Amino acid sequence: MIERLLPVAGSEHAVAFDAVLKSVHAHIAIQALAWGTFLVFCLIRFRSSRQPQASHRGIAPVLPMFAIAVVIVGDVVLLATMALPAWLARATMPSSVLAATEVRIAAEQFAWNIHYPGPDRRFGVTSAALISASNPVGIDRTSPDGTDDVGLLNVLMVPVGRPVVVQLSSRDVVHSFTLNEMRVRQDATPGLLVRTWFTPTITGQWQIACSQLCGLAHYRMRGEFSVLSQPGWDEWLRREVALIPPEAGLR
Ligand SMILES: [Cu+2]
Repeated sequence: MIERLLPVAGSEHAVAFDAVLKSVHAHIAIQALAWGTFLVFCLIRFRSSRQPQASHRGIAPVLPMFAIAVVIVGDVVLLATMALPAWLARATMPSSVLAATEVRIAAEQFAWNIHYPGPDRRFGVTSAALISASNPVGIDRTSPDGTDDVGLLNVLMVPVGRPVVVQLSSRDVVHSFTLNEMRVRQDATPGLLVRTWFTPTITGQWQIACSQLCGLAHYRMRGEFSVLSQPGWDEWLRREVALIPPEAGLR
């Protein structure tokens, strides 16, 4: 049932994360039910007409001890068998960055500036002085690796089936880069370059969202996010490179 409440699980780690989420909620629901039942029992058992004088006697101490033991054992089991393995798998970056698709994303009020390294898979030099409407990430086209780089505003395209490594930064305040379907959420903090990653398992069209209240127009800090087939993504990148304006980013 919970699957219908969640966005589609579109990345490799999404299944493990959803399993943790469901187990934690089941654990909490069982505890809430047990403690709720205990409370109702106490209200009836120790009602004033039956017991006018308050007393702590009458409840076997084994019952609350058992309830506390269930909480502790349940938490330890959840941590050891689900949460820690899921976190460890996420905390380890893909062993081969060469096999991954890398993008740099600079968040700003209220947009995502996305820098693709282009077919040579190497990022060219960028400069704040070169930022313009046609060059949102300020790519220096005279730098050796910068001739085929693609800079786009609010458009994130990635291929399916390979790890995507995102190098995330912010130009102003704290934002939070969110891809709900990939179960990805990472703060973008000014002065820090943080990496996050995911491996998409399905193709589709969704949105980038900002999950940190970052200013008056936070609500419209959205971007287009698509997972394409590998041939579809290769073709998209080829077309984007062909569209690079000849004058943009030349010093
Ligand atoms: Cu934001």
